[in-house]
Amino acid sequence: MFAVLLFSLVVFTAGAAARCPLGFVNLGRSCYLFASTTVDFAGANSFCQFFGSRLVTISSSHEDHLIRSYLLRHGKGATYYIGGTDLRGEGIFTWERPHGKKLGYTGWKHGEPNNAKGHEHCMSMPASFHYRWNDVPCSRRYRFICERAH
Ligand code: MAN
Ligand code: CA
Repeated sequence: MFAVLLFSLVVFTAGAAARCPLGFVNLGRSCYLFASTTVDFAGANSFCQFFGSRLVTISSSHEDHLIRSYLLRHGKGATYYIGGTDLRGEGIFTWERPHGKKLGYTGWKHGEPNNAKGHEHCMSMPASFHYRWNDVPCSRRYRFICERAH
């Protein structure tokens, strides 16, 4: 009897841990929303907060791989904003969450960030770069990725 209870508890707990709010998908330890509406960076930031989340922070090659694999299958050939900018200091990219944290792991495409034409201060993952990171103008309308805990 005790074994059955313990088994149920483990299964229930594992099931609960994998559940994400409607619209979010579970990859690794977080829930992600791959939004298909296109907005500028500030809009993406607001949308994620409205959905009880934040623009995604990618802190390891493992997390980057999970997200890129998902996008390669379901990304629809689009570009997605992720949660970093260098708006507080040219060339010094920081995450929105925790706010102002410098990048540790980075997944830039070779040659990026290049601040093309001097106007690229927001981070994105473009299908044309196989979803490796690129800095782009924050005024462009792109899809975006939000992240939240379970
Ligand atoms: C090219 C590269 C990128 C740049 C985009 C802007 O792909 O120069 O670095 O961000 O153009 O559209
Ligand atoms: Ca660029």
